Amino acid sequence: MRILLINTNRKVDFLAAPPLGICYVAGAAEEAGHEVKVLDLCFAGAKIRRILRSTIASFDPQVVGLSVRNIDNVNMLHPVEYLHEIEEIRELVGRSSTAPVVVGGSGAGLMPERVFTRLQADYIVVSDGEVSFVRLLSAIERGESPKGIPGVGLTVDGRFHLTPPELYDFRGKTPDLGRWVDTRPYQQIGSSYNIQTKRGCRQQCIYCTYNQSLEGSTLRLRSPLEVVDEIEEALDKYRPETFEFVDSVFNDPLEHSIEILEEIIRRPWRANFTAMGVHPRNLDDAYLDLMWRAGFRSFMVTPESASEKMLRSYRKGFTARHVVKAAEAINKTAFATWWFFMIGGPGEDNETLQESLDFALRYLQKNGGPATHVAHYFVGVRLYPGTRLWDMALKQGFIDEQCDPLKNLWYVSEDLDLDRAVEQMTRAASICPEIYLGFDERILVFSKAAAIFFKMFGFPKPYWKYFTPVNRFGLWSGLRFMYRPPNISGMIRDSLRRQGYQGRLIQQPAVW
Ligand code: B12
Repeated sequence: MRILLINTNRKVDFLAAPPLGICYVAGAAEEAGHEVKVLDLCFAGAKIRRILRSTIASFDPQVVGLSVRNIDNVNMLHPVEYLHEIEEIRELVGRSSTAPVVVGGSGAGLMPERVFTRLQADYIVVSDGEVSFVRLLSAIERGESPKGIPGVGLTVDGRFHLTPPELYDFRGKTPDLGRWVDTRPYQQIGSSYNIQTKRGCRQQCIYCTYNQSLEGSTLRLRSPLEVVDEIEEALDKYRPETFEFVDSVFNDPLEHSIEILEEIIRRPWRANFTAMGVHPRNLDDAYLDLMWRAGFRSFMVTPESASEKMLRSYRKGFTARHVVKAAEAINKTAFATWWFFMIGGPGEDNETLQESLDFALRYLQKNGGPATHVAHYFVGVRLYPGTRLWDMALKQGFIDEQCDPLKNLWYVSEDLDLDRAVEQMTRAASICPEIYLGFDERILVFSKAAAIFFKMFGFPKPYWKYFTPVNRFGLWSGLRFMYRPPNISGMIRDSLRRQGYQGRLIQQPAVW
């Protein structure tokens, strides 16, 4: 059959994400004998309708797959929803083709029934796509019911029916991203060539979905040789400027990541690497040295808090001491690192918030060391069904059973004095240019122009590391807080009120 796979993600900024998942699925479908085309709409801009219409007219697909990556941007202080854009794409597909529409991707897996219904899909695939999608295709081809295929959802007798996904071995699969997708526009804006070394996440963080419908909690490791062969081949064929490891946590299990780093070092070529989701527990001098020798110059660290109480509350599996030790070790190097903190989980109060801010002031602020940092503080924890935090939020009245999880739903600790919290964060950000607050994400709209400038003047990547000098200039010139939302605590309260929360945080008097 002719299969058209469409990347619906159109978020273009320094964090633009090449659609790796769709390439795994495309490869599997082709191997099963189908004729496959990938249409990446990320950089389609205003030409999207024309591109969609002409691709469908010329390829005449028998099945259309839509990849849904993001539902929203998980940012309470600068909320953006993406589903309506995807709905438009779905509608455009429906106008040009009668082929059945299959929805897949991480966004689809988070809340399958809601996404399935909202996008008026014929089928949905949850978790790993390769095996389930191929089985679904052969059922469609033979005119059989796909009911019962693991990971496939559909309407049966007027009701949504999903067979729980099975998680398959993740070896021997090479997605060949550069074959299916033109990665050059991604590189131009500062993004990378994606590589996945494993699936599954064995962390137990109370708010997270990775270990559930997305990847499951059982680790499925690729062999280091296979991973590095993939990198070598991509380097040879597509010459990307940077590779990015997109595992949920790159350095867990530690030994697996060490083997990959050592294998890269053994090869005769050199390349640049970065990674998101680096666990602070294992970041000592020896590991950082290995990363550096392998070609890493930057990475993201995700402690979520520097307070012992909060790390325990989030069940992060490491301590505040690990976070400090990681920062101390990094500060001896020249890495650029981006740290993420999530303010407002269960038990967060103004003291624990201050501990996380003091951590940035003490360890992440440029104080002579070679490393450069960005420290990002988000307020509010996004609620997803199936997580431990979802149940806590239900019990504590943040949400009720009727809430639509496709809408931004948040948990914010009732122990926080919101006005004081906003004051604490802005005070810290006004003396520490490394600190970014949720609403600063608005600056990402300048990514395109900034990327052209950085490229023209040969600024080294990653481009996000220039957030800090931009802030420094903002503080010096007085621009830094000129355009901040006028009533941040009011925004948080409004958002909670919209989801039906009636509790203490709303009743606090606003001081703005
Ligand atoms: C790595 C990562 C990042 C990196 C990306 C780096 C890069 N160069 O790509 C960084 C840190 C930059 C990032 C940024 C963001 N991220 Co992110 N990210 C992830 C993460 C951990 C892995 C994504 C990945 O590449 N997986 C590997 C590929 C191979 O897997 P996959 O895409 O899921 O594909 C498989 C299946 O889904 C399926 N499949 C995929 N497409 C299709 C299509 C069809 C038809 C079928 C049948 C199957 C199918 O088959 C594939 C193979 O098995 C996920 C969480 C997770 N564990 O999934 C979050 C996640 C995708 N991110 C998320 C978000 C919100 C964001 C941001 C919006 C955050 C922000 N405020 O900026 C941005 C958006 C960036 C963008 N331009 O889209 C959310 C999305 C959920 C939501 N609420 O919308 C997730 C799920 C995390 C979470 N639970 O909060 N992210």
